[in-house]
Amino acid sequence: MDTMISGDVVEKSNAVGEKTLRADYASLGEQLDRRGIAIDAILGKVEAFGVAIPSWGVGTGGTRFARFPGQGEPRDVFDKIEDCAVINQLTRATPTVSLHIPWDRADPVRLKQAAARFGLGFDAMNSNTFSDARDQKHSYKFGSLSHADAAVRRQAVEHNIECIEIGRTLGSKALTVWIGDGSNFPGQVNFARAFERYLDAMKDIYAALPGDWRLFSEHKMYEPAFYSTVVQDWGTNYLIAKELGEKAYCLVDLGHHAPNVNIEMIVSRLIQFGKLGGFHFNDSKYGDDDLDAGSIDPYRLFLVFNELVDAELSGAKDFHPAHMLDQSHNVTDPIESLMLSAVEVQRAYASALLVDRKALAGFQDENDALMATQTLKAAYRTDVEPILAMARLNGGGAINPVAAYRASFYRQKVAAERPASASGGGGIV
Ligand code: LRH
Ligand code: MN
Ligand code: MN
Repeated sequence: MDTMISGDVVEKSNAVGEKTLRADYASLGEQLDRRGIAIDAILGKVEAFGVAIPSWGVGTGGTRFARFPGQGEPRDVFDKIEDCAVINQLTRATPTVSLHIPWDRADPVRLKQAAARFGLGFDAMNSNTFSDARDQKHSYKFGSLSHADAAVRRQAVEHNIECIEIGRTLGSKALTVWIGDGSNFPGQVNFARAFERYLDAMKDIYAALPGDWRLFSEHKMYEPAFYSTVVQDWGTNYLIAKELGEKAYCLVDLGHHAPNVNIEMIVSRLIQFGKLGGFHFNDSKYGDDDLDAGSIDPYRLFLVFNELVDAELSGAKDFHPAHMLDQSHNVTDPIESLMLSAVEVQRAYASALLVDRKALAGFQDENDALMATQTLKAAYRTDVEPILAMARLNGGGAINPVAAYRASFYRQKVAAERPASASGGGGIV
């Protein structure tokens, strides 16, 4: 299998930290042993855990107001795949890529080969009917799947069906639909009629879904529509999944909720009713900030994973959520941000695996709020870094991914081949 960074660079970087890591791992192992937890079992689960990289994340997305291109940004989807290969080589946590059409439109056979070269697969396909593609017949300015004009809806449905077709060749097994449809003024649209039209259009997309595929609908409270949004929250999202059928699930993008919303409880509800499809992980302070996962509120990320682990251990039905990142980078090297975000997601998972669930259930039954919450904190406070680093080392990755990446001078090397003026691809949404 090909790698973008020479194995020597990774080995040299690992030589610096391996001895300390083994000592730290042994010491954490003893500590966990005293708590009745086998460290190797946690390690095994972490090694098997993966989170997909969004193709649009490896370019410098910027913000709504400006984009300051970085050095050596990917020129096209093939460069994006190479950057994704770097992320997976060093973290061993990101075995798949999530593509966005039309941003990543290319010959699917070539795409598949390009990814296979690095042992990468494809996660959910993403359609785009929230902006107009060049040469498209009808504009999405006033909506897509919920548009008042049947011809626009048809065009949007066909685009989604084309995404499924591309994904079929790639070996993808899911389509994620996020629409920007909504309104900017009271009275602009009839809420019920718009939702009805959306549901009808989604039924057409659902009908084109292969038997082993899943359809994810992604809700978002507002933006680009600022007065009302057709798929605005998890309640509407649940109605959609329920209405469409058993292959339809809800996708939760952490940044798509109002500040202070209890996202972990939404996750629990969707799990309980068998409709949690997957995630777009990122972090935010104000809105859909698309900041690096775990950079603002790592405890919330842990609490989300606490629900996921609870479901995993209790064997919840229809529970196999897709894990994806969805971030935009403005001031950091996207590869570095995405590597650290993948590790943050893994960290939340590993920490949640340490929760003493028996003790927690006991405290809950006794209404011992203080001890119940301390049980979660005890897991959260445990530094699981040695487990994460050991998983990387065992998989041939880097103990310290950022250090190895910087030592490889990858960015400087690709900058020589990729002109600075090229678009980073991806949007600002
Ligand atoms: C919308 C969104 C959705 C898009 C992506 C680019 O805000 O989260 O997932 O596909 O951004
Ligand atoms: Mn998203
Ligand atoms: Mn978003």
